[in-house]
Amino acid sequence: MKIGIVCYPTFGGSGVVATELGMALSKRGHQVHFITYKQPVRLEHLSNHIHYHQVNVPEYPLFHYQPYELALSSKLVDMVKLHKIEVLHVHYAIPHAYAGYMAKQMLAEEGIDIPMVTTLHGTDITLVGNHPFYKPAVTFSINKSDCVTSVSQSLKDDTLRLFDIKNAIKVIPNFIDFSKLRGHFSDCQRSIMANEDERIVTHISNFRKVKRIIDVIKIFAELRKQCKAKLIMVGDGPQQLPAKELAKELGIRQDVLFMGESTEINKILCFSDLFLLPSESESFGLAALEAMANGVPVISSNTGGLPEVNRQGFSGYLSDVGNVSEMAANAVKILKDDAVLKQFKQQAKTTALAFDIEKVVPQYEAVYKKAINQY
Ligand code: GMT
Repeated sequence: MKIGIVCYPTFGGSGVVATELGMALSKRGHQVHFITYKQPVRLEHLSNHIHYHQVNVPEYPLFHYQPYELALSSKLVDMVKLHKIEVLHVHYAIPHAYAGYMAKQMLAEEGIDIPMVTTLHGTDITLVGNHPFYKPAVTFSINKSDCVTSVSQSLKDDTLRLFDIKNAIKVIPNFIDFSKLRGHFSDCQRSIMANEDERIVTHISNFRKVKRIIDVIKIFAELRKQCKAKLIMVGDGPQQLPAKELAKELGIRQDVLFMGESTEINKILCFSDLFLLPSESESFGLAALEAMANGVPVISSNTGGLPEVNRQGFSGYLSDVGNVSEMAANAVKILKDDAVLKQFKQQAKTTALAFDIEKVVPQYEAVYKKAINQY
């Protein structure tokens, strides 16, 4: 099939999912076209099966806001015509489903009918899309999609609760490409990060308020009272500075390493012992799944889709949002004993195997085929 993928090319989970999916589809013989404003960060290579088309938005001083949706929909029209793309898969409803629908309409004027699959990822529904300023347009573009998928049952439930949706929503969970992990590192080189008697605790996110970065620091400060450890903070965003300040205030700044954004997530997870994700809301929690796939147990909140990923007492522990003391106590339970840690690491990996890409990509292929055949 010839598939056009629209996503955010940045470090966010939806862009990572879209990129990994596109790369996997290309390996299965499909022709994949990424249409976005920057080459996606996880896009490793371009080939005759995998293409990247940049959306350019010319700056014009008259506009206070440059019209990205307009440029995207025009680019979609051009690329569909040029490369005979058969299906559009847009990740994140805003503004991608909206721009995709406009492209469909323009193409229909020229006698070209193309289906659009929209994948909902989380904040496009629970935070941003739900805002009254966006809601009518988000509802409209979801209802105009030929197929709608969501990354968890929880997100599907949220969508149906918050929006007036007439379409069926199919749950297709996020996934891990284990072929990229197996035997990847012969030595995790943990000694560059911590002393031998220290545990390594990791957090990875975009450091937005929804991730509760302050709780990450508080949990670490608590657990460190009972267990020697270093905290590695990966990512960047508005909560980085407050987190640094709190670490200083709590007297643990020397044990917290802020690494900024990284493309070496698997390398970092390879030497990690525990992952913290105490988010306010999380429709899936891809970062938690990536940790588990690397054999890292997870201490998370029990919000949104996290209970569909992290298994209580098996791959880690889940607590109510903001219950820092319980999260710290559970972290110590996992970290304090070598044998317990080893068992949780194994169990985290076992849990992640249910999300093997090999089980998930055929589900998207089936969705594309059905959508194409309906046209
Ligand atoms: O977590 C973010 O703020 C980024 C956001 C995104 O769109 O990239 O992540 C959402 O999509 C991910 C991939 O499906 C999910 O794993 C995250 O749980 C979801 N984030 C939230 O719901 C807050």
